[in-house]
Amino acid sequence: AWKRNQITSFTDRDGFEKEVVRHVETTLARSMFNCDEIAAYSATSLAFRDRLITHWNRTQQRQTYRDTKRVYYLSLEFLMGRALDNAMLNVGLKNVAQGMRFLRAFAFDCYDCVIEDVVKQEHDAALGNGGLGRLAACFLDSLATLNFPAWGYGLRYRYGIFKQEIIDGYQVEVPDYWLDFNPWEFPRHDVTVDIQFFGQVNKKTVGGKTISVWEAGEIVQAVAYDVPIPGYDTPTTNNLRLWSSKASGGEFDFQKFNSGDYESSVADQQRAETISAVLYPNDNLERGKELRLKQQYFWVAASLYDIVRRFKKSRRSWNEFPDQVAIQLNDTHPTLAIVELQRILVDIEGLEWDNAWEIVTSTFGYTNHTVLPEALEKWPVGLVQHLLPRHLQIIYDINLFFLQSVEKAFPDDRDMLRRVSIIEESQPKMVRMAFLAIVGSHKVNGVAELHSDLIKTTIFKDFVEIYGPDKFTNVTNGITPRRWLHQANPRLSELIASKCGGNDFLKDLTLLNQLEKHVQDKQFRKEWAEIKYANKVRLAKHIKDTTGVVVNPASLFDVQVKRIHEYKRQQLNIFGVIHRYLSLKAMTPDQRKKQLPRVSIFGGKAAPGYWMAKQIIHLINSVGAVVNKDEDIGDLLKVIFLEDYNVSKAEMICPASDISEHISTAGTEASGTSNMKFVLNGGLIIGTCDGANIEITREIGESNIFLFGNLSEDVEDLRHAHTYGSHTIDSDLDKVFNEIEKGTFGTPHDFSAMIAAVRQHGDYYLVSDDFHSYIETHQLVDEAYRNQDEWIAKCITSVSRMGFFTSDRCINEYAEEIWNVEPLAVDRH
Ligand code: DL6
Repeated sequence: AWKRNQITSFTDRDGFEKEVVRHVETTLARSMFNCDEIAAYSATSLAFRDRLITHWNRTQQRQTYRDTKRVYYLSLEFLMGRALDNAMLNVGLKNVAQGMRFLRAFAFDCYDCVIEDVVKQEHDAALGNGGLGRLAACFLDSLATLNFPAWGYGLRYRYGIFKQEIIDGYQVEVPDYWLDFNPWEFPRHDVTVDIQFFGQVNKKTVGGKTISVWEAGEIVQAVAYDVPIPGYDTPTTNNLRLWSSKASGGEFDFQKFNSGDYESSVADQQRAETISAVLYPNDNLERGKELRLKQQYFWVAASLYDIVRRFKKSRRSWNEFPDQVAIQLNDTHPTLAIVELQRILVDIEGLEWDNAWEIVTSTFGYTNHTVLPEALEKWPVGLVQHLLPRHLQIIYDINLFFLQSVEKAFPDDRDMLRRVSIIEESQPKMVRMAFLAIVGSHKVNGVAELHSDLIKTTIFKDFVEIYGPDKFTNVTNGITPRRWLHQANPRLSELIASKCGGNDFLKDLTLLNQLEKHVQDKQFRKEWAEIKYANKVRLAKHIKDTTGVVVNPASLFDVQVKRIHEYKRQQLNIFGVIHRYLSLKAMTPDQRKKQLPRVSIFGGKAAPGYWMAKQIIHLINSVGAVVNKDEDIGDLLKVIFLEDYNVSKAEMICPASDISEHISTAGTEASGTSNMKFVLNGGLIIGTCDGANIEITREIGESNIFLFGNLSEDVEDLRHAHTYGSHTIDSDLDKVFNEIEKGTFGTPHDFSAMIAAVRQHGDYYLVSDDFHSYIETHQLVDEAYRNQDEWIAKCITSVSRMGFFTSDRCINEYAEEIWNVEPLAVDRH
């Protein structure tokens, strides 16, 4: 007879071994006597995956049975990284896998599994560009850990973010085919949705009522793939559902095939599969491509169909929909979901417009992640009409009713209507997706205090007047300490646990405050410093292996890893590095002996079409090529560009940093989250008063952070002065430019646009304005680092005050302020 607990999963080493052997010999069809690291990874993953499935099934059953409100997190990006290590740690059984014995080739070469090596066989799941996608991944971890009934919905790209190679100092993009062997996903061939595109809208009268019927021009099938998301120290295992596109109605056209027209027989299939083929590699930049809009609609339509289907099972009335369903829009990419739900309710379910709209707006929340104009999504009206004719009609109706209400409330302000209209009256006309998201949601939030204030006073100012301030709120970003401390830095995590009464701090990060009383404990500081050093040795080895450059782990490691973007100002950093190099060159050997050795480490991808960002990468590599072989300088300065920065590299880099750079022009970085990762790993930061740097300063104290540069309130005036007044370039920066122009770092012409951006084109990012204080602040960093005792004390103090920056806190804030959902109690047995 079937028993509920028949599928028992292992709890100890013996049980684990049995499972691994079973998977090696049956699932993988190999012999235990011939098992390489990849097979060891595969079998270990499958064993843990089975365990997750059991928990996943129970979680889903419990959520269905209790039928409480669920959260749906719609994100076009989920930058998950590797899954195995995370799964082992979250279920608390990593120790059972350590030391398992595999044989490489029929007993001649026996090796004990070092789990760290096995874990490295996994390909990163890189379905995202940067901060936005990684935030979504941290949120999934927290939602499961806190036992919230929640699903993520995204796209299953066949190619995630490209792999970056550096060839002759230039970025070269290589496709990232990550699906070769992916034990973490389950295809659900039974969960499919037909998605319509193109076609026309006809009016029909049904039962005396006129309704709009959208006759599709093309239908593509969405197939669900599920990825289990295990919470930490809880049986709750939530679901991330990713949609893959497929031709609807069969593999290919047999008639064409039989008549010998092989190419077009598969054309439909290929066109359909293109939709989920590739992630657009832009960060903070929108390019308005038709395929991108197709991706967005495909994904939101499939997700909403799924959500509505689940809701309907409980046979509740439509008015209860917002009591059962909260949908969060991760930026404007899923905004069409607002229109799609209105369409379902009005056209298919027959609700009155106002009733439907009330349900829609009570269901959605919208998170804004940027104020940069080039990142705010707008779609040409003509394109929307062509692809989604019924949706454009609905958007026009939403706009009409919205503008009528605005006109009523602000009868004397005709210009207000033009400013807030969802349709921008430009040539061509555009649909402003952020405005549509605001109008269709009950809450709008920014991701750090400064950012949330800025959206209220700049891009969404009129909407604050229209709706009042309460519709707008702030949820400062956070990170999961499970991945970003426990997994990335196990030794530090263990040391912290020894002072904080065990691992509870991983679930309640405010418990880190117990560290503060140990700051003066010499032995503790020594152990802390040893761990940092060991992490630096590991990174130094990686640098040697991948670039051939030998760096001294005793140097100060100065790190800037993130997407390459002018607003993030890697150019400021590399100009600063050149300034340091020139200063060292000008010194006598005796003076040089007194200098602190430093390694400047860069990493990050440039969007393939972002020429200036690619020039910045080229300059960094060109400077490295000169400096790293300069014998006068030796260890005093090394410049490294780490290829193909991604989540798993970040897990190695963050624990090894002494100082990291978060130096965006004030008011441009919405939050930043790597700033939090670096501080949590016992590194200090140099940064501008921007994004979450401000709140980090408030929490850890001004004496533990190196702030510099102009404030966001001064930025507009400075830009104005650059254009209309006189613009004098900082004299030290001028010397740096002159050196580049002399050809010290290769062909000057290669870098002329970068220099012209500052000298001639208005210095939009304020590089010159901030240069002096940047250089001075780096001198303060050097001085502070010389006193290692004090430095370590600053690091420990900072970590002890980082409790606020856990993504668990974010999720609790969203749950209370925006979603109105409760966690579901779990049965641990
Ligand atoms: O909120 C997550 C992350 C922030 O930490 C970064 O500061 C911000 O740049 C990033 N925003 C985007 C915007 N892209 N779009 N759309 O990636 O979000």
